Amino acid sequence: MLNIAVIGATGAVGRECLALLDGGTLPVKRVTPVASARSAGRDLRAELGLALDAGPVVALDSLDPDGLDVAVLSAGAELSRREGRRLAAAGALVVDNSSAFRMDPGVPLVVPQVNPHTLATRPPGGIAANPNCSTIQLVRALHPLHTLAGLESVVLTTYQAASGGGLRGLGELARDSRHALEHPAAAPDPAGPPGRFGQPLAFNLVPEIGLADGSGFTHEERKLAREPRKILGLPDLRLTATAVRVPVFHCHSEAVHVRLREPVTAALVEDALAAAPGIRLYRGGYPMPRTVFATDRDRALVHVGRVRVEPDDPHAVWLWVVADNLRVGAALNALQIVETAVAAGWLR
Ligand code: A2P
Ligand code: 11C
Repeated sequence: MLNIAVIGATGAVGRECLALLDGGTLPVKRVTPVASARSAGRDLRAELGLALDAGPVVALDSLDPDGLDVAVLSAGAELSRREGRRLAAAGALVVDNSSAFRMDPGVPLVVPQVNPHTLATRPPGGIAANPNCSTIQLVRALHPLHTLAGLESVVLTTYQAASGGGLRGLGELARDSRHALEHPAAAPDPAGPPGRFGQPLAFNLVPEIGLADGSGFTHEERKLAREPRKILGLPDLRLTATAVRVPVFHCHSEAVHVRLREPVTAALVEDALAAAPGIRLYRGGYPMPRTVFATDRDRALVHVGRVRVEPDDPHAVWLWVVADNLRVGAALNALQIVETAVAAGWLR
């Protein structure tokens, strides 16, 4: 039975972790919700209506790592860099949701449906990294295509929900939407106080997620280009992205163009996707973020539709991929990493 600390428990991802641990399949003895000193003492069990054995929120400075089996970190990269190795050194399996350790060669970057073998032995550092949300749904859709016909290159555009900006991002979209409806003639004020998204998001599209470097690619686009290569074990895969924030509350969507080494038909690609675990394939119709959020009860699936093979090029395939970024893209993947590590005998 596991003693688990959820760090960042009051945040968008942390709350989903608690909800999934409540009545989930992991053998949980006790959950310690951890956040900043501002939240110490909050009763998330009551706030979220959970039945699991969890005490009040503990401030990170007061967390005693002794006896912790697992620490799931979802409080940003800076905090992970500061605390991740300390918690792992104290004996906990650290599953880190931030970008702090993902590209560290000594840290497995894991999507259990794709590369569970990277968890076969416990890495010396005791840390496993959870990929970026937009990466997870992408590689879960790409993996069956790679097995079918070999990936040659991938070009994608993402349509990312406000929940990727945490609870603050969700609140900002709600407030900005209300403001825009009440003042339809007012132009958004790009010089106003920069919020989570840097620009007003309601009724808008923001083609900049994270800071651009000298190449012009943003941090989100750089993560999307390099994380799938590590997860798929294809260091030379050509992969490039444009990441766009859209005024949608939940679920990221992606338009993905794939070139395969072998020729395929749409039926072959659809059959490969339909057979993959955790994918819901739409042979007619298509998934949409609001519908997926409302109808996928556990928000555990990667939804794929609009499979098209270019009429003039049987190596070229388009997909439309939608998934809940907080669950599939973060909390659920993190807990599936724990499950995989438990099954591999990592834990004491
Ligand atoms: P808190 O609510 O106490 O600020 P989100 O991604 O939704 O913005 O959530 C971020 C999470 O990270 C929250 O749970 C937040 O806690 C937590 N957090 C932020 N700063 C710290 C810190 N210095 N120590 C511990 N937790 C932190
Ligand atoms: C977003 N993908 O939608 C980001 C959120 O590297 O884990 C997650 C950032 C990360 O804004």
